Amino acid sequence: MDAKQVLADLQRRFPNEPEYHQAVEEVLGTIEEEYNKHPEFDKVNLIERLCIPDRIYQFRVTWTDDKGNVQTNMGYRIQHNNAIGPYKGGIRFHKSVNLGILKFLAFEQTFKNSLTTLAMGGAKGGSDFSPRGKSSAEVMRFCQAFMLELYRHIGPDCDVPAGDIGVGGREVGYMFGAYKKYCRQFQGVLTGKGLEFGGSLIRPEATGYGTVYFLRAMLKTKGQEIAGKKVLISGSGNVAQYAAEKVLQLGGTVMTMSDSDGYIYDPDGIDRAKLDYIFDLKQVQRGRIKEYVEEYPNAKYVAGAKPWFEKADIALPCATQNELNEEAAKALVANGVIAVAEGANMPTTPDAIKVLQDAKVLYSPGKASNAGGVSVSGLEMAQNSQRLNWTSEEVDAKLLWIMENIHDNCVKYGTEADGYVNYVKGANVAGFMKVAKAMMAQGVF
Ligand code: NDP
Ligand code: 2IT
Repeated sequence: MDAKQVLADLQRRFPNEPEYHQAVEEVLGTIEEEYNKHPEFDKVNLIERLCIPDRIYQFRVTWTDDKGNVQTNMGYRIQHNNAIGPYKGGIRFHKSVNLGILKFLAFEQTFKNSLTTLAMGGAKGGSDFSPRGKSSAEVMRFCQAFMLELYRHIGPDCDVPAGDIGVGGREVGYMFGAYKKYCRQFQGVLTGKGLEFGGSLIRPEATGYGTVYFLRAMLKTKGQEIAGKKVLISGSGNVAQYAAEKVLQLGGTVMTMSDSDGYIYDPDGIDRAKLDYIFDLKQVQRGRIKEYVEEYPNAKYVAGAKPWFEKADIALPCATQNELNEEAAKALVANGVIAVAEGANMPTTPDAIKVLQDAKVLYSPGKASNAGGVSVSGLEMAQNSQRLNWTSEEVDAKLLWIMENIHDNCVKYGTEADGYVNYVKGANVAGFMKVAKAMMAQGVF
């Protein structure tokens, strides 16, 4: 494989999809050496077949708002690769959603799911619909309209969606209800469901908890621990909230949280009671993070900025892609940050990754450190197949085992001559090899 040529071809054939190109470039740059050890891969053009999604569904979603206006949005599902299991990946509802963003997410998901040890292929879907500012009735009508197209393309052994940005328990519930109505089947077709209808304990917590389990494993390689460390977290959604909870449980101090409008910094730390306030603010009131400073005036709110320039020991980007750039990475390094673990997907830009790696900061890509969410989704699928529910202790223990196993694989495939662990390389090579071997065994399609 000539990684540069493969990328140039993809850029030519699929222009205007910069996030997709970015994700592919990062993977190809780290697996090229391993790939080239296997001439049998290139004989069957494995790399192009792995980079280009198996199929893409694209549709118009029409719904009626509370005022009676008829609205349209775009809906998508990218079924990227099902070599190791049914297509699996979240659904994102956000105004920024487009084909290129979902293609990057589906591509990343394929490697992430491979790392989990569970039988799941890669997929992603979503819409440019934004639940922000919409009533629950509007969100429900949108979800029903979205599922009216999507239901024919998914199924418990075919493609199992879940949540992502803008899609939480409420949206999964409405989509599940619609699927059940259209298909007349009660099936484990979505994960992240409510506990009353097939959801798994620990699924809401899983991505955030898993990120912090991974962080703990990284710190351990340096004889360090989370206790006593100051942590910057971006985002204030599902992943950020439960990452913060686990940091607190392990004795760390959370200094910041954010949303797309700005961030809050609490010099006294966001303790348990304050985090409970944020849970209520975001999950029940559906408010904005700036309201925190009205409740806790000792804290500051900085509009239109990211939290990376505050002083701390650890950074956990848990909001969105490309939210931590080169300038921010330089500030983190200058402030003595020892670890950056991604809770979000591709939050760190390529330039910023280079800054962190050159400075030998412990840095984990989302496909490794945020794999806890999809892992517990896989465990939810297993429970649905068994028609059984496992205890939170059982699920949490499996989640911990999976995260530590992913960490071990990154160390195995990513340790460089000087002992520094390149977690990007480790995750990409380990994730890639399993999918590649499965594709080789299954013939040319
Ligand atoms: P939520 O919708 O619950 O929260 C998203 C958070 O990120 C909100 O605080 C939101 O602020 C902020 N955000 C979203 N878009 C932007 C943006 N363009 N710029 C700045 N801030 C933004 O989503 P999740 O917590 O579920 O997802 C967060 C990240 O984690 C995403 O990258 C997602 O792909 C990834 N992820 C999620 C998993 C899951 O299980 N949910 C699993 C693995 C990864 P605002 O309210 O202003 O939009
Ligand atoms: O990016 C992700 O891994 C997710 N949004 C979760 C996917 C899933 O199927 O649980």
